[in-house]
Amino acid sequence: AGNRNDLLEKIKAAMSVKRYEHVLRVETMALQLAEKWGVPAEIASIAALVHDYAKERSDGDFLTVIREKQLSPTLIPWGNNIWHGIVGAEMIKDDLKIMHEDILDAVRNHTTGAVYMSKLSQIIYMADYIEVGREFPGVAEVRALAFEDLAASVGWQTRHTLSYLIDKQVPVYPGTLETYNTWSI
Ligand code: DGI
Ligand code: FE
Ligand code: FE
Ligand code: FE
Repeated sequence: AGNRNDLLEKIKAAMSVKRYEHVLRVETMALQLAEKWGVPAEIASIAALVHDYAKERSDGDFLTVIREKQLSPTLIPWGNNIWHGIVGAEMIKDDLKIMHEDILDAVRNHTTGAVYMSKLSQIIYMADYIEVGREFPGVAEVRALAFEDLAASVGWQTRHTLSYLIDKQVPVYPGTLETYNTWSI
């Protein structure tokens, strides 16, 4: 457990100043979305603060956790972008003692989305994408959409992320495709 300041200290110690500032902006956006969509503020706040907790851990650390916790071996080839949420949730449990399953699922889902996403998961997925520091074509449009139709904004992000990945010719995680098929049509 511990209080908010303890949590902030641990998160700050785990990452660069730049990433910490991103995390604080995600929290601000998540709190606004939580108020709009009826999710408890404290839950949204904690999920936002921890969502990138593991992002600066080494590949070796992630591979150790995948092995020791017997997570799916299909995770092994993917790398940091996919690991820091799905495997990072285990590090958040172990290091920060956060056991709230909806918070852990929001962390697991924050990069790729998922077929089933709670309101909280949708909020963290969107807040990470539209926090005030993000700039890309259409960001103002999708920011507004997240406050009008949260599920439609999830679809918007998934569609645009998939296009971006294809354009860059990088491998698409199967979960990203499942999210697209569920939320973007
Ligand atoms: O951690 P952040 O930078 O705040 O954002 P994020 O966790 O949403 O995304 C991290 C990266 O993951 C981003 O550059 C896009 C990438 N990504 C998202 N879906 C996929 C993916 N990369 C691959 N290879 N495949 C995916 O399906
Ligand atoms: Fe992330
Ligand atoms: Fe994201
Ligand atoms: Fe993030």
